[in-house]
Amino acid sequence: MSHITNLHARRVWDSRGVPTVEVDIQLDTGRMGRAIAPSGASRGRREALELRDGGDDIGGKDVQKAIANVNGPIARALIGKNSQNQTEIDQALLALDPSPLKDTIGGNAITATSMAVLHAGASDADLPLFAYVAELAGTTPSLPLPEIQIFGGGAHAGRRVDIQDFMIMVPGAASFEEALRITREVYFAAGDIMARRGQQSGIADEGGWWPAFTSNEEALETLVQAIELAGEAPGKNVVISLDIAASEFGKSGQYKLALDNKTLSSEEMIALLTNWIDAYPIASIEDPLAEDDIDGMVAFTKQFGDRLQIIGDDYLVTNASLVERAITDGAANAVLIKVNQIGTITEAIDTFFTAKKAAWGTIVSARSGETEDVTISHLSTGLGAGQLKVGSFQRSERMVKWNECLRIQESLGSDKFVAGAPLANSWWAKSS
Ligand code: 2PG
Ligand code: MG
Repeated sequence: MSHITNLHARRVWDSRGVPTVEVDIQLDTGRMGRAIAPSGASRGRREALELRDGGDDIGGKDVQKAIANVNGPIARALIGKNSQNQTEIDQALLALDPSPLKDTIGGNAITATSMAVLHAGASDADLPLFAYVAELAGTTPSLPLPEIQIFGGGAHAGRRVDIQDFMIMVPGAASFEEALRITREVYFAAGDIMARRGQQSGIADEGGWWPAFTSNEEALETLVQAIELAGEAPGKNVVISLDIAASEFGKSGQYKLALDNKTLSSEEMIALLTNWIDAYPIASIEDPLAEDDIDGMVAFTKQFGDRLQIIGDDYLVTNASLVERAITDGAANAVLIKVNQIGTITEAIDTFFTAKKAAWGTIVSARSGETEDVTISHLSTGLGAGQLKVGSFQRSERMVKWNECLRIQESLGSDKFVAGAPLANSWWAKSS
């Protein structure tokens, strides 16, 4: 058992060239832990605040206040504590900032610190991070099913299409490694199709192809063509997963689809999604309705809950109480887990267990602004969460997470892979 002797925060830069907070934690044994806070673009209104300085410098996005909070009050509260006591340390962080949105100390300061403590604890325990997470949470590690973006959209691609993430999953893969390999083929097949049509104009924030489509549905059509061109059977071993991120274009029951030039009611939005679900092999949909449209989420879950994975992200913001309420309401059947939406590792693990107890799906997820930090690869595997969403198959801040899982696969064994288990309740499992 070792004690924290020093904390040091510094400004580093994320994948969008925006400042973020990195924290180093020193232990009296000479070991250390380091982590970096990620940053979202399509944020839920109830998620922890990224404390930024405002003003004119760096577009108001500098993080000197958050850094000062780590080096000052957080360091004073944590020095001397046992690095392996994650819960007690996270409690101390929450005591410093009991505000619901963590806007006093800053969600970014708290997240980078809490994750750095996790790394320091693992180093002190002499365990790989995923094994330490499993020990901390009392879970059985397994490699997740990757959810990988082929086209980016919404807030990650200048709103070129309204839908944010067009992704695939390979539940029929025999191993994590094979799921990556098949996804790669589909990703480049999609790029080839777009190049042939003169539609390839770069990549979006998370590495997916820039969506040069004339309608939202054209992206779905192209995705199916790409799966076929890659030599795979759509709906068999490869399925489609969408993050509609509907809060970005929907408010007060009005959904404004700019590309399709339509404004839809909640019922009409569900009808549109119903058409897509009937026409394409979609097995998972995230945030189909806006975060303020709970009735819409309930209606959608009633209609599709027994054949689709329905994920709450902006709607639930990794918050255990919101998940609890959504379970009671029947307003989703899975939750995205993003540590920086809630603040600490302990709270994120609490939310994970709240969802698991109700037999909900759990998907550990990156943010659109990412870095070389690989904590989520270990969190997802260590918890046996079942799924990992990181963005696409390009750009190093994405590949570093997939590559880390390949290293984990070597020590864990390629048979410790969930394959299609997370989709056990969907039409995919029933039809295969
Ligand atoms: C999401 C994430 C990742 P952001 O909505 O799920 O795709 O986006 O980090 O911008 O919230
Ligand atoms: Mg989302």
